[in-house]
Amino acid sequence: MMQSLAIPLAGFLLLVLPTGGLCQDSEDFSLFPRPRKVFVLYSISADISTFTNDTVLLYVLRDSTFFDVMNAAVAKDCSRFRFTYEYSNLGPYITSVQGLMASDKQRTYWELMSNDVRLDKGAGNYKVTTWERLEIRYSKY
Ligand code: B12
Repeated sequence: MMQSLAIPLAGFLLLVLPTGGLCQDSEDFSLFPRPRKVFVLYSISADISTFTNDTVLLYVLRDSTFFDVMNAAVAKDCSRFRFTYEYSNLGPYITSVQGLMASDKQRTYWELMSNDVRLDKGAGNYKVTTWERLEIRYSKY
């Protein structure tokens, strides 16, 4: 009985194990490897009548940053998701979205959100996870 089970089991393992066996450099090894890409929702919003709020579903590499996602949105449709930024030692600071500029004088800025929670990292440092709802929101400080 044991023998009759052992042969199909050995065959199954030969099929699913990568060559080199279990001890390879294989952080990702499992019968169900983590997907290389993830889905995220990306939205732009401003409570201003002339601004068109918009959302897009994107399929990006795992470990992408918020900034990568913003660029993926531009790559998908640059007429809907363009933005500008300035570079500093903290990484990119988002200065405008769809032409709407943040202003020190008016104390406005583009705020980064994930699932409605304000992020404590900049766009270049924050890594996204699967099915996350990312939003950049025109806000006051
Ligand atoms: C004031 C402040 C702001 C103000 C700046 C406006 C202003 N004109 O003062 C506002 C409210 C706009 C702001 C926004 C954000 N901030 Co801020 N901010 C600060 C704070 C409290 C002080 C900065 C300062 O005045 N330094 C003194 C001046 C003389 O130095 P400075 O280099 O010229 O400062 C400028 C930069 O710091 C820049 N700035 C402010 N925040 C951020 C964030 C990023 C990612 C970048 C690149 C630049 C930047 O604005 C400052 C004024 O021009 C720091 C915390 C701290 N104690 O340092 C956090 C801090 C820099 N902010 C932070 C974050 C996360 C953000 C946001 C991403 C938050 C969000 N979820 O949206 C956004 C930026 C989004 C974007 N558009 O890219 C983090 C950065 C962490 C990191 N390593 O990525 C810090 C360190 C706070 C924290 N979490 O510990 N911020």
